[in-house]
Order: sequence, then structure tokens, then C-alpha cells
Amino acid sequence: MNKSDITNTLDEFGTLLEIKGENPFKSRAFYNASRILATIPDDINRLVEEQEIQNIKGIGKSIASIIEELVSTGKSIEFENLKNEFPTGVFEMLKIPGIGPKKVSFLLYNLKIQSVEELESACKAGKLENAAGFGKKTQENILHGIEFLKKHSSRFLYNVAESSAAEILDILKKQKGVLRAEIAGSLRRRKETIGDIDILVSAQKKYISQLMDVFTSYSSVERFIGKGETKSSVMLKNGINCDLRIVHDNEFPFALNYFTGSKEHNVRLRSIAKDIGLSLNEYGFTIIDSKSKKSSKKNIPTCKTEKDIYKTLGLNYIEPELREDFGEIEASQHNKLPKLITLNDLQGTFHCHTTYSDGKNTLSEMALAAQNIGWKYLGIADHSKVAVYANGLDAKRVTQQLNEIDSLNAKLKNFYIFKGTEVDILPNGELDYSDKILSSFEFVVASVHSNFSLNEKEMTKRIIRALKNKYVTILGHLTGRLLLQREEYQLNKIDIINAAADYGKIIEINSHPMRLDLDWRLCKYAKEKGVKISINPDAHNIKGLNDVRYGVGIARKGWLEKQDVVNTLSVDKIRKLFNKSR
Ligand code: DGT
Ligand code: CA
Ligand code: CA
Ligand code: ZN
Repeated sequence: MNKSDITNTLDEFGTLLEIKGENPFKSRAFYNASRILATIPDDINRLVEEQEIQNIKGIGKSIASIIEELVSTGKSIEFENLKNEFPTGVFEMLKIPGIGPKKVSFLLYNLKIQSVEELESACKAGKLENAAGFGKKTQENILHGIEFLKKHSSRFLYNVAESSAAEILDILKKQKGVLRAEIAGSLRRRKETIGDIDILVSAQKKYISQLMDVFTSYSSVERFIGKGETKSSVMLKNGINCDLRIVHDNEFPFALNYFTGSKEHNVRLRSIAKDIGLSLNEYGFTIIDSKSKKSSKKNIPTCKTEKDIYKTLGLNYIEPELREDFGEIEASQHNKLPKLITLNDLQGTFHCHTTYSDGKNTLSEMALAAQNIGWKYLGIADHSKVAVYANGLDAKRVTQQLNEIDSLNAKLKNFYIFKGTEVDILPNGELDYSDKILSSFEFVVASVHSNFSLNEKEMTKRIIRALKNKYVTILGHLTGRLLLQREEYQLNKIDIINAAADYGKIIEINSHPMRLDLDWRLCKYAKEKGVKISINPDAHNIKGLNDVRYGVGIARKGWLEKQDVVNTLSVDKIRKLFNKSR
């Protein structure tokens, strides 16, 4: 953690204590310590190393030890515990202009408002008009603030940020003087949502300022935010911020590594470097001379690529998707890194909709499109009858569709359409089709599409009951979340994954950019339990088939290898697999 990480954490610490209603003296001590730390010029690492923190006037003993813990481990246990006492919505509410800790405290404890969404409905219902410290005017301001937040400072879906970034990268790569150019940050790590776009370029010195101008005057730029010698920031027309950094080519691998992050991964790398007498930052390695406590540039290992950096640290190369301090450092040290799945490994996919339910393309159009991608098969899974809003199929139309698939399959060469359905899991865990109808399909995706408000126990039981049905092959979009829009329903995900393992069921990674559900954090767990994953597009038209690439990103982020994912298998092997559980 650098100094600004530390002061931010101290400020947050103070804020949380204030929300909690602790003695104001306590939170003020944190704010003061943060301010003092920000103003002293000394290097924070040196201060900690020389045990000087507690001698700084205005920083008490307990806060000093928190700072030491933050610097040496990158975390404070006390802070993490405190943070866990609050719903995550608290941090979002604090971002609303005009909302501080006192107001959040009142909202949280007196009105039981836990998130921006809940606050918005409360304002719209006029519930804050007569609340102490609020009133009609404040209520209006809060609504404006929320609108502003939504538009400007929220996160963005991966696919939206990615297409903006790809466009900019393309333009930059074509400019004179550019040597190397890459997307960094959370986009390179393929996070499910993106805060801002980070682009890194190395260029000949004399072209740098010209390049910055190209960037800031690019047609998709809404406004200019800031410019330094090596960095410019802009806001794009779609509201996303984009940082461009331009470095010397010999700094490029180091800067790429640093700005790819994650922060947590960077912290780990730096500490490994330190253990072997090196100091690592965004510009390069320096050798720490233990006698003079100064770093020197002599005999530094040269690194032309990121791979060289990892090698210097005694590590196997770690793919960007894995850099979350999620066990990848240890795996790299012990030669246990996964060989990540790639888009090319897919031979087909499941869970696609057609005009039989709410899809926009016909069965044959979807099959043809899948063939054109180079796939060997496509699994069709239209909605079941209770999904009236999505034109779900009754028994008669199921028969019709299955017949059409049979006749298409008779004509198709080197391609096979798997007969499936996306059957609704009813509130009690029963399925929307009888076992007899279910048995007429080759595979069954079971999903929750209604009654989201069950409590955790009921929802978990509901889904596990559905998994017990011998005709169910794949569990669809486990949590029902819609990224940036709708929270997941309450459920015990671990229990459900364990049940899938017990019953030999597949769990899908729903690749729709708004879902990306199973979450990558759980993919790794599922894999460890031996649960197989299917990367499904949930496509509602031809174009949607390509969404599997987002699912592959999540699979990679979740440590999955080719053999963990069923749609890397051939038609024959899939058939055997689907039959096995029946
Ligand atoms: P985002 O933009 O919120 O989706 O996530 P990132 O990971 O792209 O974060 P961003 O844009 O703030 O910074 C890009 C990378 O730069 C980040 O992944 C790691 C590195 N970085 C930025 N600030 C710090 C810092 O204060 N300390 C360390 N160690 N690394 C940092
Ligand atoms: Ca970023
Ligand atoms: Ca950034
Ligand atoms: Zn669905």
C-alpha cells in the first residue's frame, strides 16, 4: 500500500466509526492521523521500518500500529472486521453528494435503508420529508445526486468498456512513434465490471505530446479531465473515464504489470521482490543496498516483457485474469498454475433461445450461425410453459420443436442440434414440466425466473430440490443477479455447488454480459469440488452466440481449464455425459 492507500483507509475507518455512532473523539483521531500522514514528506515504508510512526505527533499508539499493519500486510484486520459490520450499500450511499456519515447513520439505523436503491425509493415515496435532519429540499437533492451517480460515477459492464477501449487502442496503435500499446487495469484482468479504462503506451519521446493530443481530441471524448507529462485522463461520451499513460519502452513491462494490477497482486509481487533484495515499482527494479538503505541501479536484471519480471521474481508467468491475490502467487511458486481454457477450445454451446420462445432468430438461423462460428453443435433451450412473458412452450409446441430439430439434424452435415429446454424452477423446487416431457429432451437447463424474494433457506432448498431431479443436466444462472442492476437473490451458493457435486450436475457460466453468473470467485470452488461447467451464451439472437467469449473470460478468471468445461467435448462425448446422469 502506498501513502494514499493508507490515508484513504484511515479516512474510511473514521467514517465507519462515525456511522456506527462511536465517540466522535475516536473518528476524529483517524481523520487527524490521515491528514498528518498526508502532509509529512517522508517515505511511509521507511517510517514503518524504522518504527518512527508512533513518534509522529498527533498519531496515537493504536492508530500507529494499524498503519504499520497496513504497510506490512496490505490489510488491517480491525478495519476489515469493522467493514464487515456494514452492508456494502453504505459505501455507495456515501458517494452521493450531500450525504455524509451522520446522514447515513440515520438512514441505516432509523429508516433501515441499506442501499442507494432503497434510498431512491424512500425519497420517491416522500419518506424523508419529515425525517430529522432531512426535509423536502434535501430529499430532492438526494434524488438528483443519485441520478448523477448513476450516470457518471458508477461502474460499467465489461463489454461496454471493452469495446470503447478496443477502439481507442486501435487508433493509438496506428500513430507514429508508438512502440507498444496495451489495455491494462481491470479490463485486462477481465473483471465483470469496470471502473475506468487504463491504456498504456510506450513511444519515442518526441512523439509523446502529439500522441496525448490525438487521445484527448478523439471523437468519443466528452471532456478532458487532466493532463500530466506522462498521463492524460478523459471522460468518454458514454460516461466512462479513460486513463492513458505513456512511458519509455524499457519501462513498459513494469508499467504494464503495475497498471494491470490488481493492487493486491502488486502488493504481493513487491514483497517477493523485497525478499530477494529488490525494489519493484512501475518503472523497474532497483537493488536494495542493505547497508546504505538506498536503492541502486547497478546490476539490475533487465526485463523486456512481463514474463521476465515474473522470472526475475522466481515465479512462473501469471496470466492477467488470475492476478487477484486469489492463490495465484502460491500456485505459481509451486508450479500449480492452471492452463487456462481459451475461446478456441469450445466446440459448441448450450442454452440458446429461438423464435419458439422469446428469441429473435429461428432454429435454423441459430444453427447456421453456430456452424459459421466453426462449432460442431448447438444446444437449444427455449423457455418452459410457466414463462408466459417469454412465450414459453406447452407440451404441444415442445413436440413441434423437437420434430423440427429432428428434421434439421437429418439434413445437417458435421453439425448436431441438441434438444434441450430451459425449464423454470417453481417456488417449491418442482419443475415446470412433468418428468415425461423432460425425458423427451437430451438436456435440461433448470433456472429460477420468479419468486426472487424467498429467504436464503427456502431458496437454497428450492434449487437443491430441482437439482435432485434426474432429468436436470445444467443449473442455469445460479444467482439471478443482473450486474449493476439487480442483486442476486438470497441463497447459499456453497451448499448448492456441493449439491451439484453430489448429484453430478453441470453449472453454467451464463455469458450474458449482465449476468456472468456463475461468478469467477465460485468457479474455482466448483472446480475443486469436481463440478463441471458449461459456458452458455443464453443467446436470444445470432449475435448473442458470440457472448460466450465473455463467459470464457470469467472461466479463465475462475481458473478453469479445458477439461473443466463440458463444451470443449465432442458431440459423442457430450451425448454420453448427458445420458450418464439419467
Ligand atoms: P477499476 O478501474 O476500478 O475497475 O479497477 P482497476 O484495477 O483498473 O484499478 P485502477 O484503474 O484504479 O488502477 C489500475 C491499476 O493500477 C490497479 O489495478 C493497480 C494499479 N494501482 C493503482 N493505484 C494503486 C495503488 O494505490 N497501489 C498499488 N499497489 N497499485 C495501484
Ligand atoms: Ca481501471
Ligand atoms: Ca485508472
Ligand atoms: Zn434464464
